[in-house]
Amino acid sequence: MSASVRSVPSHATDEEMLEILDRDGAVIIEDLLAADVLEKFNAELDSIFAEEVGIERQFVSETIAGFFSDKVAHVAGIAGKSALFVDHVLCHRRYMSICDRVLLPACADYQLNIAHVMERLPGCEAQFIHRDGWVWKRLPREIGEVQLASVVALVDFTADNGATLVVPGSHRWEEGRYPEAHEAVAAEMKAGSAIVYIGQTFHGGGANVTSDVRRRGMHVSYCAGWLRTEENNALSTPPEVAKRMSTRAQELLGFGIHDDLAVGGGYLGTVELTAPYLVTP
Ligand SMILES: O=C(O)CCC(=O)C(=O)O
Ligand SMILES: [Fe+2]
Repeated sequence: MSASVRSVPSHATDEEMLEILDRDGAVIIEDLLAADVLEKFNAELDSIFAEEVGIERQFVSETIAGFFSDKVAHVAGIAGKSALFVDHVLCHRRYMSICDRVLLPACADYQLNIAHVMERLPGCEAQFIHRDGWVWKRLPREIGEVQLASVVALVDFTADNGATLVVPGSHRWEEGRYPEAHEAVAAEMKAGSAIVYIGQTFHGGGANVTSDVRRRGMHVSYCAGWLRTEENNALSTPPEVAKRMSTRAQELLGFGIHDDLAVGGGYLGTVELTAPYLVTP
């Protein structure tokens, strides 16, 4: 097992990334977001956090409240709130090319699963180490990869401020094996970089108990177009906002259809028997 998470520069080829992703289940892509985008996005997020301060969260259960802890500040449904996210992250060339390679074997098209900013506040303990793919626990693993996930560092991620912990190689572990604490490695990286991992890789938010930094990271995950998504993107994106987006952005947010007729399957997601695009594609 690797003792660290491997990083590649932003100009690495898809093949270089995919080789590491396949072997370790995770890879850090440096400088995924350009410095000017990062700065503008963080400024926009500062305003959104300020607007949403005091929101009483009604998590779906006590278990989920505990999973996130009360020491994490959230902005959920980023696609509906940030044009910068839609323009610079949602359809990012690198996400699209990795998703094409990792997810298209199992679907006709993929979609956004969730886009959610999390600040791990000072005093926050480490998150329960988990597989994001467990949200579809009933799906046989033999089906292949149905999820490509990531955490984008919006501030520098360090081992002591809550950098995502990843267990390299764990995507291949048999059902029932759970990581020991020493098997998890902190994905230390500069702001603008992202740790990209597949749905079966064990990981979790790290502890932020000795720093005074609000560890701001964004969970961005894609999944097969025929799955139910974690965030209900077509509802959390107001129609008047979605209308102004490109056709591709709308498809990724659930305003397209999943059309598997080419492999003898059917289609999913229609309104009045057609794709519910909010602009004429
Ligand atoms: O914030 C992080 O570093 C990871 C969060 C995570 O894994 C999750 O919410 O599923
Ligand atoms: Fe996770």
